[in-house]
Amino acid sequence: MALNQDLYDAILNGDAKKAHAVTQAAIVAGVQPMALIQESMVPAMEEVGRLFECEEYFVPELLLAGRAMKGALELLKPLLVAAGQKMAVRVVIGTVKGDLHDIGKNIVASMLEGGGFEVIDLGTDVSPQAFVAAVEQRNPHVVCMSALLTVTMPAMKLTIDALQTAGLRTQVKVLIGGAPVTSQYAKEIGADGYSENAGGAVTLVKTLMGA
Ligand code: B12
Repeated sequence: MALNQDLYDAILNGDAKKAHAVTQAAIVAGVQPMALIQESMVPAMEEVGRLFECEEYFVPELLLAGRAMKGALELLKPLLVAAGQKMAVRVVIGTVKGDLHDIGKNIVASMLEGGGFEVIDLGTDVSPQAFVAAVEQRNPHVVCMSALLTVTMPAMKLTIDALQTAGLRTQVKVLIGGAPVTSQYAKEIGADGYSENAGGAVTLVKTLMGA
């Protein structure tokens, strides 16, 4: 589909204006939001990552691509949400302390909303204490944590420990994800689940909640 290729190129080139316009055109043409995310946006960001790794792209290019991706995702969010049916399951999500990567976390949040869950997004650089406060105040069923840096992965364990110390660990299921995270790591730190992508996150929450 030509529009999908255009969206891929627009994100890769960090062209937010074009990414917005192409996404809008794709919506009008009836392209499924999930197809745009899975077939254009995520592969484009993967390619951005590859170019960064081989030093063809640098931080400014990452920022531009990230911005283009975010703008396009904002357009799709209401459609994902409209597609789902609200369920009485509340999810708190955030990127862990020290970590500012939020593109994948935002996709997971949007897809969970699209799956019919109520999502409370705490943003990025979320401390263990902030996760604990959100669980105390918002009473979620699930806590989702995202990390993209190997150095911030330990903050996931610190957050689980903080929930334990606060006596809240048994009240919530904890799911983790992000490029460097593995199911082995999830087991090691006592999380309830891991998925390598946003679609899997929705399935996991549904399974854990018996929905
Ligand atoms: C875009 C990007 C940035 C942007 C972020 C913009 C933003 N708003 O997010 C900016 C420029 C800010 C940035 C900064 C940095 N970055 Co950066 N960045 C990336 C890049 C290229 C893409 C990440 C991305 O968005 N991927 C696309 C999304 C869709 O994928 P995803 O995040 O993995 O999410 C999917 C799954 O993982 C999963 N998932 C994600 N979260 C969750 C949560 C749950 C609960 C579940 C179930 C699933 C799940 O579902 C998502 C959708 O399918 C990666 C390279 C890469 N290949 O990952 C480097 C990368 C992550 N960055 C890296 C680095 C080093 C940095 C910096 C330190 C660079 C610097 N020198 O300043 C800083 C750190 C800033 C900080 N404190 O966080 C390294 C990390 C190395 C490491 N192993 O630790 C990477 C791997 C690049 C590299 N190879 O060197 N970065």
